[in-house]
Amino acid sequence: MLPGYQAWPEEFAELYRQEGCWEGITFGEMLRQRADGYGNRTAIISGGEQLTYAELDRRVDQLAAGLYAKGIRQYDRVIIQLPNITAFVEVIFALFRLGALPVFALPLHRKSEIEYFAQFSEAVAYLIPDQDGGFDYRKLAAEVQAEVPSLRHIIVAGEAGAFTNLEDLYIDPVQLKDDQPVSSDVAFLQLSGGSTGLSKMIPRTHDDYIYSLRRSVEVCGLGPESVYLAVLPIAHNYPLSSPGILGTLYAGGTVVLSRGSSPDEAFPLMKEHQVTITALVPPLALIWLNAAAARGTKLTALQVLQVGGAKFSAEVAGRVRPVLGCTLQQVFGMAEGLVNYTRLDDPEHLIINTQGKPMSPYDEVRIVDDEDIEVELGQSGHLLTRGPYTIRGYYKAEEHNSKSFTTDGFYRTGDIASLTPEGYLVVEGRAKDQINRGGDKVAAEEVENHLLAHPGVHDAALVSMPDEYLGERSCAFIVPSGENLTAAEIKSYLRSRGLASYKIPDRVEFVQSFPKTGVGKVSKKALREMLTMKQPI
Ligand code: AMP
Ligand code: DBH
Repeated sequence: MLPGYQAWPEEFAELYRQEGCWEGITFGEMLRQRADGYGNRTAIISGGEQLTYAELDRRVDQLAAGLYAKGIRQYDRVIIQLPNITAFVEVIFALFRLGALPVFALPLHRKSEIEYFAQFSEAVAYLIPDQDGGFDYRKLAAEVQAEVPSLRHIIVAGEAGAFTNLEDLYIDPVQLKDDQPVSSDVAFLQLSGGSTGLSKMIPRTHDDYIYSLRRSVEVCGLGPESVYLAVLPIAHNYPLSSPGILGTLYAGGTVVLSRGSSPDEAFPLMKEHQVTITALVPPLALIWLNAAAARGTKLTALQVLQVGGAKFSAEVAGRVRPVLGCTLQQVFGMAEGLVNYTRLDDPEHLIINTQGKPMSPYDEVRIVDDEDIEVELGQSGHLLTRGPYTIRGYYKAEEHNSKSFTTDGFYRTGDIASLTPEGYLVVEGRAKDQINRGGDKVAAEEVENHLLAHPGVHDAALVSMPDEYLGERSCAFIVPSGENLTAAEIKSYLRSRGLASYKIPDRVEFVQSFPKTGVGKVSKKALREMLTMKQPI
């Protein structure tokens, strides 16, 4: 078993197996089964390329052989930072077959994040595109490799230069002699948005994740005729699995990969491939609605528009059916596990005003007060959850786990929510120290630590500010230690430290001191209030 992995207690594992949640198959086996059942159907469309299930299965075997020849073995960690291209899917299934573990970095992550992922997970390989969105990932990889001795291989999709070219790793399949992964093994490490410092790593098993795919497919009504368009970065848990690209492959449907998320890119793809379902974050949904309304676009094949990752305002939610003519599905999920969906046949008031209900009857949710006592129905409180696809602990994070999980194994989501009489969740706010920038999660402490490293910064606090478009943006309050520090300098300093662009504060304010709470802690509430006051700070 993977060291540092906290499995479910045996009595729960037994229950989830007995109840048929955990099917006992691995991702490698799942793809083989689909190739047997749907061999000639189209699995993936990306740019001008199309692959059937049989072709995908074959290419995955070839790549697994090539990665094996490179020395990649069971439990090895491999950082994947690829855009929405076919290679992403081939690479992760090849690693699944070897029992090696993808670590899912986002395309916007930079040196600060990647170096930490590589170091913390002791990754042996790092997969990148040559360039994407005007950024050269090979340069980043060289910098990271210089700092992380475990990183033996840099594998490039595209012009590899001195690194390994991914294309060269598709070789004749071999019969692997090593131990094969089993369904209870950890399949990959997903990343949390984080709240205390750096992102935590989330170990997901074949059993639990494949169950989350199966339930997602059932709830979202996917089948072999479904066509899922991925516009969000597929490394993210939501387009990966809710039902996302993996759920679509589970269902035998077709995945269409889009490099961009703008209406100009997505709408023509949707028409050409008769896309039936896609997933957006709220700011994108607003852009799409405005574009479709202005252009009179009809996306006739589209049956379901999913919106999640951040709170979707009821006002915009109410426009989805009138403008696009399809069903809205709100999705409230987390890479740690629990996923809530509004159901396709729910009454409109639930679809518009709630974030859905848990997808599994075995999901347990509790809404509690600060003392972990359950509140009355309808009251808001801390959301705790436990179930067949919610982790029992982060990877290698024993100390943190004792805070993030109750002694009886409930995950403290950090969300403040209430339950409707129908059992649907409404997200009311957040207790965790995080900014949700239109679905991109920013851990305040991580950014504060970077700010504190600047010699001109005496103290720093990152808080959210309401934003019409993104829902929230970030504002850094800084107590300078000297004079002449500017907002521009702070931002460029953070960029120079290799921080992902969405974590750079949208606004920087300098203050003499921070307001304090009764117990002498920085009052972020008071700082947030300062931002909404009319007079200048
Ligand atoms: P992560 O743990 O990084 O995967 O992020 C999951 C978090 O995103 C949740 O705990 C929520 O705070 C937030 N989130 C996801 N979906 C929604 C939604 N539909 N409404 C409000 N918040 C959401
Ligand atoms: O925000 C998320 O992490 C998220 C949102 C919707 C998620 O992980 C998911 C669905 O599975």
